[in-house]
Amino acid sequence: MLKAIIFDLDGVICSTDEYHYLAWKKMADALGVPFDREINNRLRGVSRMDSLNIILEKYTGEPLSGERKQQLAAMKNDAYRALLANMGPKDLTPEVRATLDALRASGLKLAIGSSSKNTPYILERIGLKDYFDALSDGNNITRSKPDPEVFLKAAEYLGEEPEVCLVVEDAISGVQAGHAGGFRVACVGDAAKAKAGDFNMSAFSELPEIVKGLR
Ligand code: B16
Ligand code: MG
Repeated sequence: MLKAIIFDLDGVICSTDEYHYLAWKKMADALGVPFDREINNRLRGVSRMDSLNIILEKYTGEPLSGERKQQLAAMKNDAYRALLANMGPKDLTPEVRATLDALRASGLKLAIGSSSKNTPYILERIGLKDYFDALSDGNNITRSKPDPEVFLKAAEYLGEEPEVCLVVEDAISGVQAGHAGGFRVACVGDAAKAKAGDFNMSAFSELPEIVKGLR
């Protein structure tokens, strides 16, 4: 019997893709390393430092120290946070809001399982600050997706076992993380197009119907 749903944040609850792209682009241009939207697509669900290492695959300059890499990641994050400041409740679609409300009203526990260390700030910007029963994010994990840690912690915070939780994801790395943790996974976006999940949705609003079949 299904008791809880654990949502990925970026690409599921809201979209910060363009802001990630613009902020990484700014850093990449400053460093002189090529970066485009195709590379940006590979960064979905991947942690900040792992994302930087993917971007640096194309770097041909002098070797970079660990300290310099931290500086570059901080440069990206400063630019990203400045862009996030533009977000507001308008960035939560009526479809997502209504679906979350319906799921919650049906008695399910709802949690976030995101790689992002900016999760609390993004939730505050879109008006969902105290909405979820638990938050597991980039601040409480040591291993990023496809490792299941972020979802296992979310289930633990909710006091539920993975078998009674459904993970909702948009990135292949996130689907792999869900499956590795023993969760069933419903997908939207890229992961749904690739039919990577146990359920592949064309719209977020299909979720209550999927949930009905699992209760
Ligand atoms: P930050 P998710 C992920 O969030 C993003 O998809 C990914 O592009 C980003 O690199 C990662 O968070 C880390 O974000 O730099 O804010 O800590 O999809 O797991 O909600
Ligand atoms: Mg995502």
